[in-house]
Amino acid sequence: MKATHATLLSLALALGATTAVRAHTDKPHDKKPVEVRKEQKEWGIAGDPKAVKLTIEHSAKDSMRFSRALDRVKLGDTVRFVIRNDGKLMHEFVIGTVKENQAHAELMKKFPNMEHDEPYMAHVPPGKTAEIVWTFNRPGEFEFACLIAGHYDAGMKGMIKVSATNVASR
Ligand SMILES: [Cu+2]
Repeated sequence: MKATHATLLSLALALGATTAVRAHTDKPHDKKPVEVRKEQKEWGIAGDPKAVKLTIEHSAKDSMRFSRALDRVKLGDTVRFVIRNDGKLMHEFVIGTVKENQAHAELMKKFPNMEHDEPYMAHVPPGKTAEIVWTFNRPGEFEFACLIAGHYDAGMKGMIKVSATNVASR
C-alpha cells in the first residue's frame, strides 16, 4: 500500500499537485488542466492534440463579439481553437448546445465568480491566448460563447455547424 501511495504521490507531483487536485480551489482558472476528462457531450468530446485536423482562430473583443460568428466543421474533425483576447476585459470561449450555454450564462449572472473549467472551455485574460482541442463526433448546430456575466446577453457568441457531409467552404 505504501508503494502505491508513494507512486501516486510522485505522479501527482509530476503532474503538478495543484492541477492534479484542482477541484474547487480559490485559484483563478488560468491553467489548463493536465488531465483532460474525456466525457462525451452532446456537442462532442475532448480531443487528442495529435489528431488535430484543423485550427480555427478567434479573437475576443470588448465590443462583446468574436471575430467570427460561424465555424463549419466536419463530423469527426478534431479542431484546435485558438482564442486570443484582444480586449482589456476577461473573456472566455465555451462550446456547448445553445440550451446548455443559455443555462450556464444565467448561472454565471447569479454567481459571477463561479469556478468552472472543462475541456470545452477556455478562459482568456486580456492580451493572452488560450486553446481548446475538441472532437466533433456528433452532428448538429452548436454554439461558442463567452459566458461571463453580461457578455452572452450582449451577443458574444457564434455558431458551430457540424455537418455529416463534405462542406464546400468554411
Ligand atoms: Cu466576454
